[in-house]
Amino acid sequence: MKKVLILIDIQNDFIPGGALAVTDGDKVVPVANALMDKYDLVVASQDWHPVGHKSFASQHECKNIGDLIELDGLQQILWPDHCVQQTGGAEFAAGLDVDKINKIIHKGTDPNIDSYSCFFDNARRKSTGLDDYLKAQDVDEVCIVGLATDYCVKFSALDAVSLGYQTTVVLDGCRGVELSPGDCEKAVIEMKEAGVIISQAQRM
Ligand code: VGL
Ligand code: ZN
Repeated sequence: MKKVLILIDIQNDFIPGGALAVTDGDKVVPVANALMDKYDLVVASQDWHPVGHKSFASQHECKNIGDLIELDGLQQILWPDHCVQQTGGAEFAAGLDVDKINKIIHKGTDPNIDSYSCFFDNARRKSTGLDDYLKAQDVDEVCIVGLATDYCVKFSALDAVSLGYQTTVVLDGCRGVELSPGDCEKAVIEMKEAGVIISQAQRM
């Protein structure tokens, strides 16, 4: 059996200077690079929205970033325009060792539904194909680093556990949006309760 390192959304828009910047988001890059050689496979997800994605506050009249709306029957937080396909903001962050990435997973491509997890969209209506890929490669262990702890990292880790993978989140290789103070701490508790192992890079 094999183990995979999954890099979640280490993209320009999530690091300082980007459209949805996560504090110290760039600090995850060296942690991710240092871990790559310890895994059989490296997969990277990219948040990959079409222009005018419905998770963007700009697409809704009289709504602001951070507002909650209902989108296709699901609660949706509104974000600034970010990670638009083929733009610099959607590219991998500078310094990330992209040559070692074996497979790239695009998510958030459907304009009407957001996708925080690298396995499924938020309603689990569509899969990204990652589970099939990992099962075909004989992977049973998943290790996750990237952005953001309280959104895409959390939902990817919860899905990985529910799909039967032994799942570890390397916390010093992650940073969070922290829209409300305490969101990252809550995400860690939620992940632990679901059976996710929370660890540190030096222990991997
Ligand atoms: C993310 C908000 C919106 C993430 C993506 O990668 O955590 N967060 N789109
Ligand atoms: Zn997004």
